[in-house]
Amino acid sequence: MSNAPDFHLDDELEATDDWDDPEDGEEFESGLSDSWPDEPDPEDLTTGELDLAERHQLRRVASLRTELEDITEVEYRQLRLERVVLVGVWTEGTVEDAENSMAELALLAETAGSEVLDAIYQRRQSPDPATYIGRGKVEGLAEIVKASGADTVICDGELAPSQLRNLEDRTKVKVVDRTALILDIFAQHAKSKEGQAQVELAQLNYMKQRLRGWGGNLSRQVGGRVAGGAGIGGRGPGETKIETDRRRINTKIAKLRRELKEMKGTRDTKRQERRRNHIPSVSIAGYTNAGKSSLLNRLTDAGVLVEDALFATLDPTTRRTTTADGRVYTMSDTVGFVRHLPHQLVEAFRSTLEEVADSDLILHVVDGSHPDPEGQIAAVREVFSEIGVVDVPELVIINKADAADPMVIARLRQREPHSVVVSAKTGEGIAEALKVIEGELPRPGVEFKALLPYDRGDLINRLHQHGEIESMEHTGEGTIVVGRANEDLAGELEAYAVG
Ligand SMILES: Nc1nc2c(ncn2[C@@H]2O[C@H](COP(=O)(O)OP(=O)(O)OP(=O)(O)O)[C@@H](O)[C@H]2O)c(=O)[nH]1
Ligand SMILES: [Mg+2]
Repeated sequence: MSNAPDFHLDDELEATDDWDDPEDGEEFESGLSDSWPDEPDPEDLTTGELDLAERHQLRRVASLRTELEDITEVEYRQLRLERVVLVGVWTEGTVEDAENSMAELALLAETAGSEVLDAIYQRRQSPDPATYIGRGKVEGLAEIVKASGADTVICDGELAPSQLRNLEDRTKVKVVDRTALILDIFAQHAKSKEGQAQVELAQLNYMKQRLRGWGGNLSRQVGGRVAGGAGIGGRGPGETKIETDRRRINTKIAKLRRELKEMKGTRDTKRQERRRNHIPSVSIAGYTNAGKSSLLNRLTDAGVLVEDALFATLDPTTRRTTTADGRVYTMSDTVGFVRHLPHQLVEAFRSTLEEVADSDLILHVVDGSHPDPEGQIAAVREVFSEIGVVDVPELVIINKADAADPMVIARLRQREPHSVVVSAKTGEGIAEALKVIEGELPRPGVEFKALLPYDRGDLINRLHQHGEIESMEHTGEGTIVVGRANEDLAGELEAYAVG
């Protein structure tokens, strides 16, 4: 289990098997919730107690029967999607668009570790509210599932719990949606503590929304419990199981948010330091698998992971690098985007994504060899606007020139005149790209002319790194330097200013 580092769901399930199986066939018995220990305010607990509380919290969620158990499995285990059938509903666009979308779903499924046996899609005005695909098509799907020996169906959208449930009832296999699939890939790929916490937060939010969907169903309320001051916050009568679960999930979400805030604090400090030193920052952003990490490696020898897989990179990497004339700047690679990036992920990764919004230049990498590069550009810009990217200069980097159709490249160049064409693989176009990037970096604001004595070599070094030197002339008294510097540095130079 690569996701949910703090949880051991399988253990929990085993431990709770006995009381998790009501023999009378009732899905929920009224006494069930009484087997849950009341918990004190999490703020008052020691670490060990917190861990324990967390386990209980999870056990509570995990032990739910009916839909929630399915959701829990989707959330906290690797999907173990072995042999899958893909299902899509296409409401607008061309057949080609529909097939691209299914091809992407297939790549996502493979990235999650499954084998795609079949893919079907249906053109409809809108998805069926009960069964996603048309009710009449469900039998056909069930037959395909049976004939192919699939164990899972993946739907190309975000489905309501009832839609998943209905499809599961009819196909007799597990049904998951695209959002759960993407969350699962993220969970498998998250390595840093921050990345793992972000993914977990997204998963809990996904789960919470599903709880809300069942909230109105009275049959799922736990009857007979009049807590009267007992339990978290001393809730009164009328409390439903759903509400208890939501509360527990909320507690966990609050804890994760607190942790993430702390981690963000560390990153903010680093960022402020860069700001203080006026070090320009360049963000590499773009559709997943476009070649962002490859480009960072090409441009800075960063040595970051490159993989022909979706969402290979989750944790941002920042590298310090220099322009041809020695100015220091940073370049960062970050998580890739995808069409309909689940909003739970956008929300959870907001602090990571904010760095893109906060940079001085965005390199928007697009895979020129992809069947629909324009669609990818549009999807990426949608995420840009969602994370508040405004007024950041954007340079489009058309990548994979070695593999792309020259006609497509010409078409892209025309649509995106502010672009460069490169191949991170062969190195083609990289030198030109660097020149354009360097030209777009913000320039230090203050012009100066100074006579620096020979014992102020330190200032000249700093000018090389953080300023722009137009000319240098060595004289008997020192070096006459003309150029531009940021305000702090220019302030220090003032003592040596010459007309
Ligand atoms: N032919 C070709 N393949 C490339 C080029 N650049 C990258 N690739 C391949 O494209 C795949 C994805 O590259 P990455 O650099 O991991 O892409 P990414 O944008 O960082 O992807 P994620 O982190 O998964 O979002 C890898 O198999 C690379 O080898 C290129 O210029 N030409
Ligand atoms: Mg990457």
